[in-house]
Amino acid sequence: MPIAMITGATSGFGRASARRFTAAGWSLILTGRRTERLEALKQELGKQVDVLIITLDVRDAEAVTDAIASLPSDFRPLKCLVNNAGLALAPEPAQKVNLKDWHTMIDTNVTGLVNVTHAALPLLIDTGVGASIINLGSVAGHWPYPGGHVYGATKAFVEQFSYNLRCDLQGTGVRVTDVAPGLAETEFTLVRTKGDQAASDKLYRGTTPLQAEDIAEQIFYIATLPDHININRLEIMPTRQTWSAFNIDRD
Ligand code: NDP
Ligand code: 8X3
Repeated sequence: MPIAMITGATSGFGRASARRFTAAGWSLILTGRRTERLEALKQELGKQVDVLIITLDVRDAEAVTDAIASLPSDFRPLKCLVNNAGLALAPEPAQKVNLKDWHTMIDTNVTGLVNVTHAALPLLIDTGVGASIINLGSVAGHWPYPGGHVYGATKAFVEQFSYNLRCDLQGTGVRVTDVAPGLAETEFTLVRTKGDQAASDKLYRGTTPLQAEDIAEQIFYIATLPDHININRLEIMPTRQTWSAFNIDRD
């Protein structure tokens, strides 16, 4: 059975992707910081497929390298890496944010993603034709909005890193995609607002946001496309979300 590694599998897109790949019989390496959630997922999915859980903070380069270097031999022929672990913090304007929050976003969304990619690349290249790296970018990496500051910039990094990776991986058969969702109802806003459930509920109320399963379906689709197809970037918004006009500062 093909093997997928999903970072940030304890919630949202990552957990829904774990369930989607399970439904198709894939073996899974699931990572995240919350061990109890990983154990619950292993309990749920391990009845159907082989599941290896690893408690891992993607910011810790040494731990990431060690975890991937010590994968059991039956989990080493990696077919798909879903670089999903990530977060937004500090929804307020740039001039009001705590510098620590900016660092946390960069450390997770940029450094964490490259840590995992660097460690997993040899396994994906060994698999070669048909392997894929699916990076979770965002509409925020492409379209500016107030309060997007460093979060959007980290996702712009994800987009460009994905394209650049493609260049270097030419000839290996390994594909790279930047998946860029818009408004999606997960724990994302709860994390962004540091636990403000009312703010999270308010953002999603009265509209029809994407659900984690919608994105999981797209991730699975990309991972199972014929070997000769590479989707470079897939931007997905809910039908009820579009862009807005430029803001003009007037006298
Ligand atoms: P969730 O908050 O529901 O899930 C985020 C996941 O990332 C969790 O499993 C969390 O696991 C993991 N994670 C966060 N920090 C770390 C870390 N340092 N080390 C390891 N794992 C970590 O959010 P989503 O599912 O919505 O987000 C998934 C990805 O999609 C993110 O990269 C996000 O930026 C992106 N995205 C989200 C959108 C949305 O509107 N929801 C839209 C566009 C992109 P744990 O806490 O257990 O470590
Ligand atoms: C998450 C989507 O619009 O909050 O990446 O930036 S958005």
